Amino acid sequence: GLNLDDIQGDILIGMKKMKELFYFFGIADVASFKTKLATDILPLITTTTQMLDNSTQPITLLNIAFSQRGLDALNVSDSLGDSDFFNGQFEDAQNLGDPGTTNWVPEFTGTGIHGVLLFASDTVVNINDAVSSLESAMGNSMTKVYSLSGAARPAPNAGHEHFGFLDGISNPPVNGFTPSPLAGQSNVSAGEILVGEDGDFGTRPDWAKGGSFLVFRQLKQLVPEVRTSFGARMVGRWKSGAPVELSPLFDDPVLGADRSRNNDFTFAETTDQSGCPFGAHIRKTRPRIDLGTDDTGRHIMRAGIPYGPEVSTDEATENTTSTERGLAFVSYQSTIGNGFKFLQQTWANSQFFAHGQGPDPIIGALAGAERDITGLDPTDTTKTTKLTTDFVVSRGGEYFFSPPLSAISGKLSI
Ligand code: N7H
Repeated sequence: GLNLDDIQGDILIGMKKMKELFYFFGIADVASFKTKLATDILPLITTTTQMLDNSTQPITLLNIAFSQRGLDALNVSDSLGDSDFFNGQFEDAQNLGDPGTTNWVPEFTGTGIHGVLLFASDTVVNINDAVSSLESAMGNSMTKVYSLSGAARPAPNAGHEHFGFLDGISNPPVNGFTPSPLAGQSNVSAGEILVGEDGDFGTRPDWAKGGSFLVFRQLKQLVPEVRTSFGARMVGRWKSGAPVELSPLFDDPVLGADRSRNNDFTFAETTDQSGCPFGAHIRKTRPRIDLGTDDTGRHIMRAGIPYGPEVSTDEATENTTSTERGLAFVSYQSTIGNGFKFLQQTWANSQFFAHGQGPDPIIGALAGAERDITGLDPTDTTKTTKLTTDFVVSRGGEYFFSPPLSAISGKLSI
């Protein structure tokens, strides 16, 4: 079975709190960092077991993950068996459809990010306290390179991302972890998410077992620019979460909130685009019956959080973004090329997958080129809509490995 005391808490459950800080660091003094990793960071790392019950969760949750450059800095020479992780995300910008890297946060284009600390809590004050106490414990052994503060949106939009849609509805249930999957879902192998577990076919060092690759992307969202009338058809769900496939013409908040029904569809309910458009975001990223089976081996566990302020009155009036906001996207998978990267490059960006009706209107990216998509207009689903703006703009990110606690106290700190 899975060793839930050894697996970091964000991977299978998600450290869903009101606030989360992504603290990207560089290792400045290797020997001292290694010592403090075991003595000062390890005791604060939140495990999956701790996440299972609110009463065992610390006030501020903490996880840690390393980039390949971080492993290099720590003199860890074992290959983790993932070439995308090895090369880093900057090398992948073109494959991911980003229009170059001029929109990238400068720190993500350099070589200084060795790892990321993920702090999650109910308040910013709690997080700031945890950060300052960790910083003083770490002293000069590490330096802050960049940080991004995430926050759940204010009521009544908590749990909704900045376009307004309920998020976190569909994450794969995992063998040996999820006792009873929701209607419409079936368990995936633990090895799709965790390295070294059943169903992971990579070659990994023993110490990596129970870890997972963490993909981080800072995805800016152009909220006032989105034509809201087609929003639900772009996503494949209404703002409440109700699936367009089951309720094509109007939102149905009761359905959206019903965990026994809001995943219970396969896309076989309609054969044309009168239900869910073929290219809708949730269909592109999890095609269900479009591939004949849901057992596609391309599942990711999503654990992101919105960042940036609410849309201001000025922005709404001008239909133009002036202050950056978006999604601090996090996904976990046992192989980046089967998970995030496959979904982005081979499915979302493709004009052809799965029915030839254009790229994903939310995240599909053609290096900035215009995107032609059918199915968005409910009154004529064969009509082509030309999207001249990307509503989601990549500001870059990095590929990390979230190690098991046993590696934090062992391989990585010795
Ligand atoms: Fe997506 N959105 O608000 O439009 N996503 N996503 N995503 N996404 C999902 O099912 C969104 C992004 C997946 O199993 C929902 O929990 C936004 C990337 C997958 O049915 C909503 C951004 C990738 C699913 C959004 C963004 C994915 C999913 C419905 C960027 C991978 C589950 C809520 C700013 C490459 C599909 C839910 C399933 C769902 C939105 C990014 C993948 C509302 C705004 C980069 C696998």
